Amino acid sequence: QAHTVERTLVLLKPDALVRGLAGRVVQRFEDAALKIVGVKMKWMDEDFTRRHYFDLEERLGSEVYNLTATFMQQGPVIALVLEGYDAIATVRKIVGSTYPNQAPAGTVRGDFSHMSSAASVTVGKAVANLVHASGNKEEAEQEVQLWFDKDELYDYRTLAEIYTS
Ligand code: DGT
Ligand code: DGI
Repeated sequence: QAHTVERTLVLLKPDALVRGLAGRVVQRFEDAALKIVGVKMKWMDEDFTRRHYFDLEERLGSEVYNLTATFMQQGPVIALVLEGYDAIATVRKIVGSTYPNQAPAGTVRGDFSHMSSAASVTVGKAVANLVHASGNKEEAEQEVQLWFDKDELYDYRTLAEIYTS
C-alpha cells in the first residue's frame, strides 16, 4: 500500500500536563519529523468529552467511560494535529499501547508511566496513560474535525521539505 501524508490528533492528557511532561512528549514527535500543523489548549467539559469519546461507553461500558471522562476533565489538555507519512500509525507506535504496563520501553507510555488496566480497576481510577492518539484514518478525520476549525490548521513547509523539493 502506498504511503500517504496523513493528519492525526494527539491529546496531551491532564496527567502529562500536571507532571510537566508536555515538552518532552512533543519533542519525541518532532524528533520523528512529524510536523505540528495545529495546537490548542482546552479544558474539556462533559459535552465535549462525550463527543470526543462518543463510542467509548458502548465499547467498554459506563464504568470505563465515567472514569475516563472524569480523568480527562480534571485539568486542561493540549491538542495537537500532527502531519506526516503514515502519521496515524507512526504516532501510535511512538505512543505505545493503551495500558502503560504493556507499552514497551522507548514509547511515551512505556517510558513515562506504568499503570495497568487491572490496577486501575482495583483502585477505581482511570488509566493514566498521558496521551491520546487517533487509532485509524476514520477516527483521525473525525477527531481533527471535532477539535479544530479549518482556519486553525496551518500549511507550511519544514526545512527538510524546502530543501528536498
Ligand atoms: P486513548 O488512550 O484515548 O488514545 O485511547 P486508546 O485507543 O489507546 O484506548 P481505548 O479507546 O480502547 O480506550 C480509551 C480510554 O479508555 C483509555 O485511554 C483509558 C480508558 N480505558 C480503556 N480500557 C480501560 C480499562 O480496562 N479500565 C479503565 N479504568 N480505563 C480503561
Ligand atoms: O461543528 P460545530 O458543532 O458547528 O462546532 P463545534 O461545537 O464542534 O465547535 C467549533 C470549534 O470549537 C471546533 O474547532 C471545535 C472547537 N471546540 C473545542 N472545544 C470545544 C469545542 N466546541 C465545543 N462545542 N465545545 C468544546 O468544548
